[in-house]
Amino acid sequence: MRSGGGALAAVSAGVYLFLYAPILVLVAFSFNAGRLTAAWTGFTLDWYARAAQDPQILAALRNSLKVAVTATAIATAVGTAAAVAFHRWRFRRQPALDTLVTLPIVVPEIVMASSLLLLFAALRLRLGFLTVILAHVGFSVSYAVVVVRARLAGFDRSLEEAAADLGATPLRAFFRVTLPLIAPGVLAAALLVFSLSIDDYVITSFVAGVGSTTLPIQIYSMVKSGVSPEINAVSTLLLVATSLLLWAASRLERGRRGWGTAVPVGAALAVLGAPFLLGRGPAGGERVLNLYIWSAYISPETLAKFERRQGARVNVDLYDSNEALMAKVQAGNAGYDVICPSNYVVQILQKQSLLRALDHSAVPHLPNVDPRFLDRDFDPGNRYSVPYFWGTTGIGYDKTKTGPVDSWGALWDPRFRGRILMLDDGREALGAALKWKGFSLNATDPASVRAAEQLLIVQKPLVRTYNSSSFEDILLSRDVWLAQGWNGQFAKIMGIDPRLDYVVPREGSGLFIDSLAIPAGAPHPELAHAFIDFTLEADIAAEICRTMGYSTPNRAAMPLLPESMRRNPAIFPPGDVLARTETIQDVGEATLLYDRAWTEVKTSR
Ligand code: N2P
Repeated sequence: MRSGGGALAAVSAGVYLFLYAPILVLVAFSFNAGRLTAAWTGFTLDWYARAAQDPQILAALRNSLKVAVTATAIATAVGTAAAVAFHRWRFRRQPALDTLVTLPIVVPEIVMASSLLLLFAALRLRLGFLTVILAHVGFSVSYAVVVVRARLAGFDRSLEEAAADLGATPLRAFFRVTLPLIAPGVLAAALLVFSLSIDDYVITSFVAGVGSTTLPIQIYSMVKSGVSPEINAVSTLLLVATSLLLWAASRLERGRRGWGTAVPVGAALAVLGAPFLLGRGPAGGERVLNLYIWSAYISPETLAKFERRQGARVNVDLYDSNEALMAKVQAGNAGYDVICPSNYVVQILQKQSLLRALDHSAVPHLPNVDPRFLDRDFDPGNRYSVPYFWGTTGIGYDKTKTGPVDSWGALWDPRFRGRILMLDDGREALGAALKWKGFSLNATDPASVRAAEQLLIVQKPLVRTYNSSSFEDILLSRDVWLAQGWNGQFAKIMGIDPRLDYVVPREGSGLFIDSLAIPAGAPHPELAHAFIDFTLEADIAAEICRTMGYSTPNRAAMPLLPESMRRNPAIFPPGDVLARTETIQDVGEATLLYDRAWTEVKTSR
């Protein structure tokens, strides 16, 4: 027996290590002085201090707490009532009811998320605090029922009956006898609901609108613009707070009250309550602009300029595919004031009456735009959109590792196995394969789309990762040597590292014009116009181009750009390169072909 014990202990230690290693790394690196997660460079509390000063993080934490506290109160009350009812009466079809109550626990989160979104859209509810709270109550109430019922299992009903015999009304008997006895179970349920709510991502990301960004959503959007150790610090705090709450919940469930339970709850509340003391809450009556834009498309400095000038606040949410943008806008009522769809998406949204016609008198700087980018087929007369950036899709690569690259074929070269990155974007990835084989980016015949799908499936073992937000950082860190991506982000890193280069493959590629537009239901159309016009001012357009690296369509901004940028072919490609580009178009019915093909690629092994 003894000899087996050692092996058993080793195995269990291994299992625990496997479970906790990622968390330990996260916690450790939240104290790392260096910015990179790659190496330990010394101890610091800096990231905690920064997180405590970051207004976006603090606002998100406040939102999370508001949602969690409200959802907890509602779900616990409803859950307790249901548990008591189940305990007291046997209903007809009790087993079926039992299953129905516990089902939401096992329903896949993503299913719940999309059904809630559909429901809210059908009810025409504006996405925001209300929808997030309703959703959280929806997914957590079952847990509350289960936990309270477990406590009730050991409850002696004769006590209630005795109270009734002594003349107590049912309500009085409940509050004076039942509730005190099951209180530990109710509290445990509340703590569980709270911790479920505070870290939910999937469902919240579907049903949140602007201004109701919770902490997990904020963290994820920060990860998209490059992992900062600040996030590790916030995650560590969140981890500590939820663990304390869960620990307290399990003590309560075992009927242990007293300091041992009160102290962890108090500590958790102190951690979570800090953001209300730090930093300001949103000032009432403040003007707000809700911006939904591509990642890496605008810098906080530029936004701060607009905020100062208008005495307004800008909320920014980021996306990295047109599909994500369309999903949000089509679901309706997300509350955005300005969005940045690509050419063909302007057309799609306009056809669905999801865009608001622009008031050109409120966009006096429109003539700053180069006429080449005005009055295009996707929006004749620029009735709905104003060009913001344009650019090309191509390959960024380390020429010292790959040698010269001029064909899409390089992304299928087995010599680069594991060193290739593709955009996590169906139209773009399939587009690379289509172009390589001489088809149009907008091919609508099933055979070509099918062929592109097959090529991507064959390519998959060579691909290190699919990424549309930080592909340039992944190339810069040399996790990959070749990356499909958009020119601006590559142009930026080429300025840092001369071994990197960018090419629009000789077989041709995509050209995009991303424009600012106002969704039909935008709550602040006036400020939205002001923002669009702001981006058209020559010096602002130049600043946006300088800081982000994408190509400005603003003619008046050109002389304000440094010579090195104006002459950079990665940013402003020469005529022969442009001649081999093509814009992605709405392919109508064939969209389904592309969606299916892309799903096949992403799910194949
Ligand atoms: C910015 C992506 C460029 C958008 N991250 C391509 N339409």
